[in-house]
Amino acid sequence: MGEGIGDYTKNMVDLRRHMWMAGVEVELRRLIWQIAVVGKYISAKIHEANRKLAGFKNIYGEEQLSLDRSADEILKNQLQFSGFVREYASEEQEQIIQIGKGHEKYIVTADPLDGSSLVDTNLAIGTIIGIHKESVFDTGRKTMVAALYITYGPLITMVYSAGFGSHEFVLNREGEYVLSQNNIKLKEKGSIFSPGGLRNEWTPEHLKFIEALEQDGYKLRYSGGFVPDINQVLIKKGGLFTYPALQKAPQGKLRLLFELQPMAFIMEQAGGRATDGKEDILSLKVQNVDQRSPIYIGSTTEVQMAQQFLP
Ligand code: FDP
Repeated sequence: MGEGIGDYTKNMVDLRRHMWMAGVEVELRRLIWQIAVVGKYISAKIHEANRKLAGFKNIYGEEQLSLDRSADEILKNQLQFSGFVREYASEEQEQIIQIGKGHEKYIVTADPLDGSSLVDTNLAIGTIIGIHKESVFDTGRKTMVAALYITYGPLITMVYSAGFGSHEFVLNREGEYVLSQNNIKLKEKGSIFSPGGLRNEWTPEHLKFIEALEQDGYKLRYSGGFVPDINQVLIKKGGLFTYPALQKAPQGKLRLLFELQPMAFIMEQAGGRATDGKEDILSLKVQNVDQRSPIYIGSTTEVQMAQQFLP
């Protein structure tokens, strides 16, 4: 006898059920769920782009927005009517924009589509979200209440943390985000490393650190997409991602507010660490939305080791 839908869903923990069981407060869990739904629309846009690559034309001859701009529009429009968001800060917008009536609880930061330059290579890309209660212009430690990211790869997965651990969900055929890993915990030490930036632009100290990892037998795993590269460290439960200070760019490349804070929040909740080489990413004060920082993120051993090499 085949399984009925009741049997199929009986033991399934979907995102809403998980957040309810974890005790995430009602407005926050509705907001996280709405953002996860936006991920489905963004993924539909990515598929449209794939159709274009396959030679399909836009029959209406409409002006098409770039994928990152479309993702930003979709996200902003959805959040505008959520009832929970007063301000929206996006990597695609020059300034923080007010989208609520002013009394709503949350500020949302977004990198709506990170790594969009990888779409035509068929590598994974992602959406990164931070959720803050107070103004974002302080340390993440003080302002952040949750973070999530969505990976668009062969599977669409979502990892969220609302301060009760980090959890992974897979989008199933029925359109539900189903729990695949509850309370992910990193090992003390991993075996992979993912180093951003050009080797000949690294500082001598950073180069020595990477050489030490290589000598220690760490395997190189770098796709050039921040979301899948971080996701790999998290899901393999150890290792290191770094985008360091470069000789010509002492603050590195990646943005503190949109990219680093959310990933640091999720990684710390999984028992890992994230620093700029000295200080915790979540202890850095955001001074402006475009602020960048070097990052060393992953399991404790590798992050501490980096600290010993850096000046
Ligand atoms: P991209 O410029 O291709 O959009 O934040 C942007 C980002 O990609 C990250 O996804 C990625 O980790 C990093 O930049 C890659 O930079 P490098 O090309 O310098 O390695």
